[in-house]
Amino acid sequence: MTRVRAVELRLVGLGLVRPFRTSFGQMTEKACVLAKVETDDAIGWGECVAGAEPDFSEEFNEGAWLVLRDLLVPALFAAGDVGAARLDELFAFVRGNPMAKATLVNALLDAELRAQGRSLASFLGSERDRVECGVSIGIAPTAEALLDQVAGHLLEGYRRIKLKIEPGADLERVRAVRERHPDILLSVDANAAYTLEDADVFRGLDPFELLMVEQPLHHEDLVDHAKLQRQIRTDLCLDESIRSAAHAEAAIELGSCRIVNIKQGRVGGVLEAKRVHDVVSARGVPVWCGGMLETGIGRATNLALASMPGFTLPGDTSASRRYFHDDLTEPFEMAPDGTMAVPDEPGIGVQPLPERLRECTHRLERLTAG
Ligand code: NPG
Repeated sequence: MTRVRAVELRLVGLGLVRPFRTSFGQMTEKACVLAKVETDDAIGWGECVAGAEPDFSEEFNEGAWLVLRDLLVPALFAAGDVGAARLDELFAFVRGNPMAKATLVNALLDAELRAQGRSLASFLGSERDRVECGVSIGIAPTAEALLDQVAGHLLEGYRRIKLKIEPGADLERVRAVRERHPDILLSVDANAAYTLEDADVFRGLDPFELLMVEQPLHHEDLVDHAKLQRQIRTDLCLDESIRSAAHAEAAIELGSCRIVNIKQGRVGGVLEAKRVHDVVSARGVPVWCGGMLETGIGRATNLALASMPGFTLPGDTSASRRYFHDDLTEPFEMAPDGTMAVPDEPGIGVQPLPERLRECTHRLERLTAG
């Protein structure tokens, strides 16, 4: 337990090496809110995984900024002595908003672990010092362009290729990639772009032996996913629909998926992510670590999570240079064998580079305890 003296909120923006298109839109810049928490003992960093628009979920940067500045940070200051494990309860007066909450949970936990000299990976019960990396490929303008990107990423060593799909850019794209690469671990992610009426598309994907089909249906649905899962052979994986350990349990009970994507930001931070891991793994269901194009701060957090024992499939834990020419931290590099080192220094193990952070900061607000 410690007192939080100050919180700095920052809106940062980093150009992407190439535009990233999903079924809900195109990104050319990564813009996100960062929180630096200063306690009596240490400082800690948290990255909010929301984006500029409320498209992946209802959270978005300007909304998260207000929730943090006007509700969550004041609650943190008012609480006096506080620990990351208590924040769930402390923040319960704000419904939802897991991404905003995760920013402070992760930042305070980072500060606590730095003060103890303990790494996040060790705190989470990590069993590995390297994790397997996959890469997510946005919807390309043509099948040829997609094949080129896939070939490039395979050469770099990525162990799993995930293709974003949407109606009109699905079966034929997958067929083209599968014919060129019969043996790779290949999956698709629809980001909720289909309905149950499109079940034929998913039956059509079965022959391509995909590792999984991720979030084909509505972003909050569990029941229709269970109906779809009964109609296809390929394993469904849920992402958007799982916002807590309780949702994950419900999804597995209902048969809505056979694989779970864990994004710590989507479920309210690394502590809830650990609970999702625990309930899902206890049921023998594999989990893997999703990504939200995080800067080095969020990437370090994800790598620690991905080193937990139940993370048995390669994650969207790509190298920094997959997205950024210059990251906010020292860049995360992937070895040619497709693995990445898990940070082992205290807390998340990395700090933003001061000069780079200044360059990328669009707005900064420092809040201090009474
Ligand atoms: O490697 O960090 C990464 C990105 C992985 O495809 C990825 N993220 O739906 O999982 C997703 C998707 C995403 C992209 C989510 C943009 C939100 C915004």
